[in-house]
Amino acid sequence: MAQTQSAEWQPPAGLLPKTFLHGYATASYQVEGAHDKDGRGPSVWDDMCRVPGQIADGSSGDDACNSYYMTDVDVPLLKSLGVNAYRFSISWSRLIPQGGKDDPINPAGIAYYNKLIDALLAHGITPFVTLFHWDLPSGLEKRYRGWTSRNVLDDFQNYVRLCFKEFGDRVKNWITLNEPICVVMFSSLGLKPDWDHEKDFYPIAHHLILAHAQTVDIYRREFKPEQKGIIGITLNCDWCEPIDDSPAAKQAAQRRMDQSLGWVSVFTHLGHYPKSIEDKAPKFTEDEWKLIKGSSEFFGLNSYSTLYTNGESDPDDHLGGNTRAVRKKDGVHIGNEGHLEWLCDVPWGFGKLLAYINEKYMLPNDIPLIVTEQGFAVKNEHLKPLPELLKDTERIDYYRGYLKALTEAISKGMRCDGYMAWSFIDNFEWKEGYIPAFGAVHVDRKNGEWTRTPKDSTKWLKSFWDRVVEA
Ligand code: PNW
Repeated sequence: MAQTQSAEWQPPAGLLPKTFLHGYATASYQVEGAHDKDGRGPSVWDDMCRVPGQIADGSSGDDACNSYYMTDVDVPLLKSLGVNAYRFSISWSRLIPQGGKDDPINPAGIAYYNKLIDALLAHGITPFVTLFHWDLPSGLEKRYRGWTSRNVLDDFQNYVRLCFKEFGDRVKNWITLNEPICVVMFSSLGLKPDWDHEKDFYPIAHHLILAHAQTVDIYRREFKPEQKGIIGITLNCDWCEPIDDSPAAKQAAQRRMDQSLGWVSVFTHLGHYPKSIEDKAPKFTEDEWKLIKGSSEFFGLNSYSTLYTNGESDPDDHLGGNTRAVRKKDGVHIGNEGHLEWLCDVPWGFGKLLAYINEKYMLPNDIPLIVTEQGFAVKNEHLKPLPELLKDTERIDYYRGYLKALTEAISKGMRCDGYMAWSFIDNFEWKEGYIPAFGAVHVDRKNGEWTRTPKDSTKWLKSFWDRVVEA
């Protein structure tokens, strides 16, 4: 087993420079709570959680991890875990409760993020800020069906300008959108009775890409000369391994890679579509292409798993939804299974993905990789008593294998400037509610105090970075 072999592995001491950013990630709706406090407006996820049957455990992000009120606990805790960076996202409807460009701004929302940013900096932690991690203001969904409408572009421009203006003096690392492909997919879930999958998919993808490109353009022209930060997009991709040697399985795996990276990164980094989706993709004007190409200053990657891909699905499926499996036909399992059906511990798959991304997207564009999310929800961790779940050896095995793959790729010359583990704390895992636990820190949601208790993996990660990053 890969796990046993890598258990004896010693990470290379001093491989990475002091400037390498390492830490944990979260997202506003998943951790903040305080959903109706201090003037915050509702987001589409508040609405989603109110539709019966949408969230596995019937929960919501109403209180989430109470992070809105716990900056004074969380930031010193992060410091004690040895990080030098923290990735979080800004809630659009906390800053502009109704979302639109002519709608009022909420000063309490600005004050909250100022407090968080200042506390991080005071503890020597670099803020890494996502502008959009899925929580679109409900107001905009009601007004014009959100991302399906081109109107969203003006409202997004107004929102990001506000963020750069208010926070850009101290925030030097920006992510425009988190996993745009998931925004497209989640937009299709339950929320909208009038959703037409085939019809709405392409406009949503189109507007997300334009929103990203326009945001980068605004930053570069209006803010970057003075603020001197970097800006990019985060994409999710899990490696797709063909289930056998058949041409159909190989094509299906390639098609799925193109669907997950191609929709956005090919736009962003290369300026053209992958062949397999060329005919169906929305068309941009010449001027739009100019904005889109080269509009990411790093390759932000969220990657968790690897599954086998077979060729039994419809090649025209616009979601790349060919069937995936955790076992080959001979019954051999791909890797230790986590709590979600798509989540397996497959370090060799991550290694293959790194080589693929490096060659295809990073090298031609001379941009570094930043791993913006990676992590593991241990199966049934939520059912274990606290002392037992804190001994999260499966999560440690996972990080050991994946970080071994990463350091090997770096030793072979791949440029990587940062790594954020998902997640800092157990949090609201969208449609799955609070059942899967991705946190390196446990959160007690029952005692009324949201008490944080670090799991053993935090110690492993700390000693890993202590060794690998130059003192
Ligand atoms: C990411 N999939 O989403 C998100 O950025 C996080 O907010 C989330 O909590 C984390 O991964 C863990 O799931 C994904 O079905 C959600 O393959 C689903 C998938 C991938 C990523």
